[in-house]
Amino acid sequence: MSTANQSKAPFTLPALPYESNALEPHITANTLSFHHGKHHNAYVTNLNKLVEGTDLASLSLEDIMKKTAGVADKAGIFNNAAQIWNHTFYWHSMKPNGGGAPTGAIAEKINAAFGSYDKFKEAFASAAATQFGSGWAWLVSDNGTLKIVKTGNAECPLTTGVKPILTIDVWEHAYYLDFQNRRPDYIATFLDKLVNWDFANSNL
Ligand code: MN3
Repeated sequence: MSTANQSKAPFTLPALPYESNALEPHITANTLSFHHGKHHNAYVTNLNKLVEGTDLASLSLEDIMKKTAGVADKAGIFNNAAQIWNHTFYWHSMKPNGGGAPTGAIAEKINAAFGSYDKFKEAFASAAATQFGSGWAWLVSDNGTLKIVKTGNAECPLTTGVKPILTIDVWEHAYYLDFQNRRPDYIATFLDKLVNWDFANSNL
């Protein structure tokens, strides 16, 4: 995964792994101009300000996340750091002409963990649809076994010791311009038209 300069502050906004109109008509350039250009960028700007002059300024993005997760007086730092990481991971979880059933090692692991691709789809869509308010749904590997988890706000499974494989952003800013309040339609489109199984395979 392209992580741009995420080895220590000042961090930079990673470029999208495709043109901003490459996911149309499903996710428009208009959505990506706000979601990547404004939201993702703001997390980068905020984090750089928050860590400047502190002992966190020399740490990598992942180390900042691990060090501040669950620490009450570092919540602002954690939220911005994790949102940088989560969004970069989300851009790579999609590709033009993606979606549909997986191939390769991930296909076998999905069948082993969920019984079938259709069962996986149902469970992933349900997790994404039922995350109350803002957050994320994830496919993760827990010691080699695939699981689906959902997280609220900026929370990232990386800090709980499991390995993220794929994610979908279910904050309203991810889908509202294209799907308004129809989160289930956005989730179905993500699975049928956008999900990047090459990226998932590379994360196993
Ligand atoms: Mn987002």
